[in-house]
Amino acid sequence: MKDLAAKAADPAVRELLEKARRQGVETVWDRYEAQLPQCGFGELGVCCRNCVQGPCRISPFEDGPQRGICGATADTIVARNLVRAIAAGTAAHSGHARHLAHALHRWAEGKAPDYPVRDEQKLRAVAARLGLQAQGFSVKELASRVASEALAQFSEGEGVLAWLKSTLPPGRLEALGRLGVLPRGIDTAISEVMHRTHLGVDADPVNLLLGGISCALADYAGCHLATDLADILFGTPAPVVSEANLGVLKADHVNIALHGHNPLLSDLVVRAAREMQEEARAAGAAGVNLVGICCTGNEVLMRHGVPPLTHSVSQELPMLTGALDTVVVDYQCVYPSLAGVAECTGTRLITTMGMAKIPGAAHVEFTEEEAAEKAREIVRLAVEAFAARRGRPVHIPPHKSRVVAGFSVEAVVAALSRLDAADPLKPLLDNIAAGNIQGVCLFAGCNNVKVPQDENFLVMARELAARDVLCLATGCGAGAYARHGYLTPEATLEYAGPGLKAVLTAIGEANGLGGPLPLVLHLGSCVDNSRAVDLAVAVASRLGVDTAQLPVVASAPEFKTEKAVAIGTWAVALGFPVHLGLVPPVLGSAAVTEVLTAKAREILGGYFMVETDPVKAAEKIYAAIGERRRALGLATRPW
Ligand code: NFS
Ligand code: SF4
Repeated sequence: MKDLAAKAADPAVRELLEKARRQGVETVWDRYEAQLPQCGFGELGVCCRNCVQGPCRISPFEDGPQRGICGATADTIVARNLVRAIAAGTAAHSGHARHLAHALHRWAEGKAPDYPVRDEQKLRAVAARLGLQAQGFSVKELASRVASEALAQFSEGEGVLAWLKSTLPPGRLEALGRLGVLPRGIDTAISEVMHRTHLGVDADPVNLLLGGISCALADYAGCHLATDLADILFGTPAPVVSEANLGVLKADHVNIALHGHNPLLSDLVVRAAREMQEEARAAGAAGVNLVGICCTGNEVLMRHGVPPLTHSVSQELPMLTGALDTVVVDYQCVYPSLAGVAECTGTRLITTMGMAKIPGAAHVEFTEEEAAEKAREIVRLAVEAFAARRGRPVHIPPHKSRVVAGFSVEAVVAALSRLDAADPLKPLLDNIAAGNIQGVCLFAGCNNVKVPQDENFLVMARELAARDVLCLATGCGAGAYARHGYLTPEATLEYAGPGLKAVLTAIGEANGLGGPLPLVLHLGSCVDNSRAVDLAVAVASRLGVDTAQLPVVASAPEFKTEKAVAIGTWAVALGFPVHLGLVPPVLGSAAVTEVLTAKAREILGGYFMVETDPVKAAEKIYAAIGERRRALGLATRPW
């Protein structure tokens, strides 16, 4: 068991990991071990494959090669690799956003009937924020204008991107403008990074990093766009109660896991499944049971209360229960290894996007025009798989936790307005000023096979909450808290410090919950990190300070993807300290490391801090919060 503890903090995951071992099913942890020792050049970021004269690698020792064949130094190579990662992350987030914009646009044109505006209020709010005249326009006309505006963000335009201009404080925009890092278009920014990192273009590490920051700001615009459009199309989340972890599977139901990212697919499967309970019963099942994996799981949890099953590194394991009939995926963070596990367990793996196929999986091509029909086809395939699994043994680990999720900014403001209807942010600000809330930490990002799954998230939230730091979470981080019972009022009573407990209780009671809000507030998927920015910007504007002065920190304690690199970088550009729980591949360049940790602070206010030990990381975050409190003239308490 000891070695299992080194792999995952979640008992349900450990249980299935043991089962995988007994059955000889290979998992991500086995493949990680097979990769060890991993390449030291790669870890330092000093390997370059940007042309076919290479691969080149820079020696960390003085007597080895200090330049690539073209003459690129370690500084150039490390910076180029990092900004390429930012571009890839930006392409993923903004591809997701563009997909939503197309669906809204096609609905307005009458071509995608399954994507009506479900939240007219949000549509009008977004239009107003963008400065679009809304009065006198029908919902369709307005949807068309917002979608066109959204699509216009992608190509090169004049002036500041509408989604940056309308969501960031003017002072911050000015500062970013002076640095020359405001992107001119999302796709433009991505393609410019690819251009400048090609052999023989940008060799200046600082200039490269500025290009990376510009692209990361385009990523922020894409994330915010994705959140706005998903709310318009599927509804703005409001508090919802559900359950999380492998125990949410039901042996007698058709179990369908929704995995990937875009609610365009998952939201329609949720609707189809509701209509098709009868078909499931006709096949001998008690009904259809939908569960979520990764961020699309977050989307359908936030809007429909669909229970999250598991996240990120443990995504292969649920099939080993024998109860999972179908895993339907769209794109991003979906391990291709799922196909092999599905073959062992008889689970049906269904890919749905033309650009994201997996050998061995069934493919149902999802189109916006026939979305509802495709969703029904997927549920039908799952019902068939259920019929085929009957008689096979099922073992569902009995672990599950209650979850309270659904904290959009709108929901947070609504909850706060029960304390002060005229000025909803006031109770929050007063409590920050009084020290009942010392500051805010946003936990974001993935799990990573190199860290015992969830461990860093759990330790850090406990350490910080005990010291009255308000914890927010998104992405697989929020999933970790969901599976371990941290999204509950009980966790608040158990772990929150006295000040935080009093504040969360006052808000909870004013909202008729009869107890506190959850210890960690679940803001949504990774693109929904934009919700955290909206909250921070609202607080900063209300206080008349810059975002870089707020006692607000972000942490990605177990990050993995290029998307996470993009998010971390824009959080720094927006003035926030960002903690990373793994060492990013930049240490091969002292200059790049210096820019990310120290120089960035001078020019942006935000900076990266790396700490792999979760207790020490919490201490550093608390210190960063304290430093900002003192600068605002607010009292602090020692660690
Ligand atoms: Ni974010 Fe969410 Fe999870 Fe990481 Fe992947 S699902 S988009 S990238 S692994 S948190
Ligand atoms: Fe080597 Fe330069 Fe080519 Fe990179 S771009 S592989 S450093 S020659």
